[in-house]
Amino acid sequence: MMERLVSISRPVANALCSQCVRNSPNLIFQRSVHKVAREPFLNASSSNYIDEMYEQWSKDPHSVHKSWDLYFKNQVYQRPPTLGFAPPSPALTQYYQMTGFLPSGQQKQEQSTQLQPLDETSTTQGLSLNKRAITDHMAVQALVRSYQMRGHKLAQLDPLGINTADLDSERPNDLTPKFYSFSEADLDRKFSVPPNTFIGGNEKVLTLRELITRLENVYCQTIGLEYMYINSYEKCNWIRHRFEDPSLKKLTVDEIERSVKRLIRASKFEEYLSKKWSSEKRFGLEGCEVLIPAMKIVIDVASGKGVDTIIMGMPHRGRLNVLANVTRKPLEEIFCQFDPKLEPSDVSIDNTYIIGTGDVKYHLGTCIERVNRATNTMVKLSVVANPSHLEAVDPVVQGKTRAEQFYRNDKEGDKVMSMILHGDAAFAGQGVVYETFHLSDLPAYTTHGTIHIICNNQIGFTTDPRMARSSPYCTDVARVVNAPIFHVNADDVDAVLHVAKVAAEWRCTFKKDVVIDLVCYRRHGHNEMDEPMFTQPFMYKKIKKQAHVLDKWSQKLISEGAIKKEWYEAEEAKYQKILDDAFQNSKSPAYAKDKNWLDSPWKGFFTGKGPFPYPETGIPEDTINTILTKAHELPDGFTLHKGLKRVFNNRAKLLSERTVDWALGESLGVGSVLLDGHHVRLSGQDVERGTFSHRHHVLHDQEKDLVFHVPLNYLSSTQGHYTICNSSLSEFAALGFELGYSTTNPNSLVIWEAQFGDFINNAQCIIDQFISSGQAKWVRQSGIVLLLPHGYEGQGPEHSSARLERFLQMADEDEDSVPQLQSGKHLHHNDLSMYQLDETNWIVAHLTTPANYFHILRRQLALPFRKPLIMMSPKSLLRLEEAHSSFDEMLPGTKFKRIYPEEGVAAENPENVEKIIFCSGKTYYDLVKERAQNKLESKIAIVRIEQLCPFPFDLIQDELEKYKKAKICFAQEEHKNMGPYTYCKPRLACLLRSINDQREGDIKYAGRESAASTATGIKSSHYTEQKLYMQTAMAL
Ligand SMILES: Cc1ncc(C[n+]2csc(CCOP(=O)(O)OP(=O)(O)O)c2C)c(N)n1
Ligand SMILES: [Mg+2]
Repeated sequence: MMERLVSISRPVANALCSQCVRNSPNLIFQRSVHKVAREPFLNASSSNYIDEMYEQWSKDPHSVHKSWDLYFKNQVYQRPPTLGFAPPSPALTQYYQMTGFLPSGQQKQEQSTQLQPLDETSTTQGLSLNKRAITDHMAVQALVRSYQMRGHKLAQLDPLGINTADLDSERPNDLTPKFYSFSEADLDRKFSVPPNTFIGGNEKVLTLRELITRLENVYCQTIGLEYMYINSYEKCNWIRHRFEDPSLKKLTVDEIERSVKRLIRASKFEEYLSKKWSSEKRFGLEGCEVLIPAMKIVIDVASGKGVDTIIMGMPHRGRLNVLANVTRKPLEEIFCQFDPKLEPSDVSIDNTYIIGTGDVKYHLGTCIERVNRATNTMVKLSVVANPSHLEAVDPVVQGKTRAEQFYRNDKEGDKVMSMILHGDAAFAGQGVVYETFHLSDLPAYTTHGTIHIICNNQIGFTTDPRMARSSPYCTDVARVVNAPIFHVNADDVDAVLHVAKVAAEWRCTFKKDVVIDLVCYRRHGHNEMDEPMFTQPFMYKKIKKQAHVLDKWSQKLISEGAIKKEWYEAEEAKYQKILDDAFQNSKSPAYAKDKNWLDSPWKGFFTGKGPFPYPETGIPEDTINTILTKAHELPDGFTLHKGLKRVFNNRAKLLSERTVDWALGESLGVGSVLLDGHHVRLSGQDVERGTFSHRHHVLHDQEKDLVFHVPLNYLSSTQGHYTICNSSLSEFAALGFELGYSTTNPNSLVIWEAQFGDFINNAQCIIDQFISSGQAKWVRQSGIVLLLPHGYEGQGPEHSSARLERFLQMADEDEDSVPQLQSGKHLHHNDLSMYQLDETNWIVAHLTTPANYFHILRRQLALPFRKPLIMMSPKSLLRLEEAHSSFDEMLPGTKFKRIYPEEGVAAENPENVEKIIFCSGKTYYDLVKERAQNKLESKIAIVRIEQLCPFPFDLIQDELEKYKKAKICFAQEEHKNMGPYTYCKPRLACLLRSINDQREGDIKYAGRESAASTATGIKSSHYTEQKLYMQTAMAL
């Protein structure tokens, strides 16, 4: 029954490890012995720790923890045999300090006095040792390690030979023999190859000269490796092996031929576009064409290891090339996009889903399934549509990948993988990159490793990297997650291909992120129209002289006899014909379809034929009881917190009265969707408990660490899975992730909650660029729900407003037109409210009852299309008794109410009503209270607009016509320039105009005055404002 910590890998492992460290000397010792055995000379890491402990203990047994005392007393511990000591050279001492191989300062001195000089005749590994030999062998090992750690700094990564990729041209001291006191004569001395390297191949002994040559070849040529910070001996060794062992670098004949063909395609594609549409922006790949064979070989390796779905995200640069030559999107469909006269042939006004305003061609997505030739297996390749906003798509890709993994039960990412491309400036500059990396190893977010490829053309638009970042490499952000980073000179195709292969193997082996930094150049300006010489004269003089990578590589291969000239020319000609044929075909409208650009096609979802009725979303009372009872059941032996027991008792009382509060309404909404067999995912900061401590969907055993229970996952054996997870402290990446998740399967409910509501604006880009406009731009729908706590509770400027006005302002509804169904035109709908929902870019709601909350959650899945739902959710209403709902409001036949009309005394005699107040959200309860205190129940009618967008014109018209003589007022607690007023007023006016109602020009406002800040921080001002607002609202 219980979800135990074993189900969440990393925190559990961490927790267990930290416990081990504290509690079990045996475990530590075992691990340290293992490590010391493998790294005999210099690794002082774990053995030093125990040695120090032992030293301390031998001086004072009480100075260490009791368990260590016992351990040493029992004489289980034996110090490893000392190999000897010779004072290191000054440079080596400096090296030790730098690398931290030996304990620093005080400890070092202490230790050095304890070490005994080696007996001249001692032997190790069969070699006769003396003091000098020991020091030199240690130095050789240190030298190897220096190359492994810092060799990349000398690597020749820039194809132009101008820059160093880490913006630092100094040679590190420790990469010189002199640093280790080696003279020229020492270079020909032989040394045993240290065990921390594979550089020797089969040879156990090498001259120092040969050793250095080999190290330079591996670490300082066209590949620069950063991996030594990875806290895993196994992983470091794995990388060492792949790069140091020369036998593993060879490409097969097949790989070479395939890659030549791919490079031909990549290069000739850009050439073709530049000739055909010379004045069109396309953000070509010239200077980094090798990206295409690199991506393809990643796909080959991954699909060879069982991956069959790759979700990709990428910026503008080279996007068309990737679509054409990686996903193999038909060239006709790409060329169509360049034809200014061609309109998408599948766009029709009344189609339920294909209505778009489109986007530029280098932002569009796609999804293609095809056979991968190299492995002869099917692969599905998606490129996620994205806006201009660089890197914003990263978390969306991850969310989509995670969702695909979830639905395929691919728990370890064996089948579905993500690959994200970046620009150098954006990767270093955009914070969302960092935020997304921090999702990469979280149990509820991991996609089990992403392959990142940076198209590092050493420039961002016109800005030189030396002015654009403070980190040495543009890739340094990836170090936070211990990702290995492989820098490679993009003009060395063999090196690129090797790096790409290793990266793909790494991801499939360790299921962790990896970065390929393709250091390249940009042959033209930022786009094809741009003049780069204005700002980069030196660089571009070099670029003009730079030979094309295809020419360089093909000539090399031909001269080496790896390929034949005739074969190469035939391949070029073949592709030229393919391009020409596609160009001819592209003039047919058959290829111009918006739906061809969908990154997440929902097969079978849109097949239903209208008219679609407005969905009833009530459920039987039995089901209500089952859900709410099971939602509070505990597994045997589970200790619930006392405070929660009280909460549960109160809830039980509510159930016995057939009522629900907000939290129960939510549990019912979620629980019933789960019972219908759908997956629900609710995430955000602290959502498990709920920021306002109202939800408690994850219960923690008070007696056991990390033992928790999610009752909503135990409703029935056939239910959908409920994922509820606290997110990292991120809005941008966390929301982007959920958006991606929501686009994968229309039949799941994906909810993201912004803590306190106001923090939503840290995710503004996802809202503006994806959620509000995603369907219009990319014909992609999403039913994501945003829960945004909103309301003035005297808590100050922060935590009061989720900026409802912004969501309303971004709604695409026309404030000057009352929507109407036109017979014969709107084929899918004969219900106006459904037509409006279908037309809108999103739904904005501000509710007053848990029953309506329950219904709107259910309605999300009951609609025959998907729309984002922006919900202003309450804070004080969570505990307000008046805001409870009866079971009756959720039974079969009931549905979401777009408005709550007045149902009190005023409604009985509408002709006596002097004022009709429209409002939304929690202010309703304040207004009702004030009206009662002023005994104005018969004079003032209050109408709650629950669904603000689409605006319920039809229902509001009924209210306006009912209270014909009443003055009209819109009341809100927000400031006048905020809240729903500016959205509702023109719509009310438009409606009145349309029915020739004279009150059109006289819509009164009750609420706070316009202001710059969302709410006052002074409590007394808050109350004064509120009082004034109520007085205005009640004035007749
Ligand atoms: C968030 C964001 N800010 C600004 C821009 C405008 N812009 C478009 S491309 C670009 C330079 C990007 O440089 P880089 O990431 O190195 O990619 P490159 O164009 O060099 O391939 C800029 C600043 C943008 N698209 N997105
Ligand atoms: Mg760049």
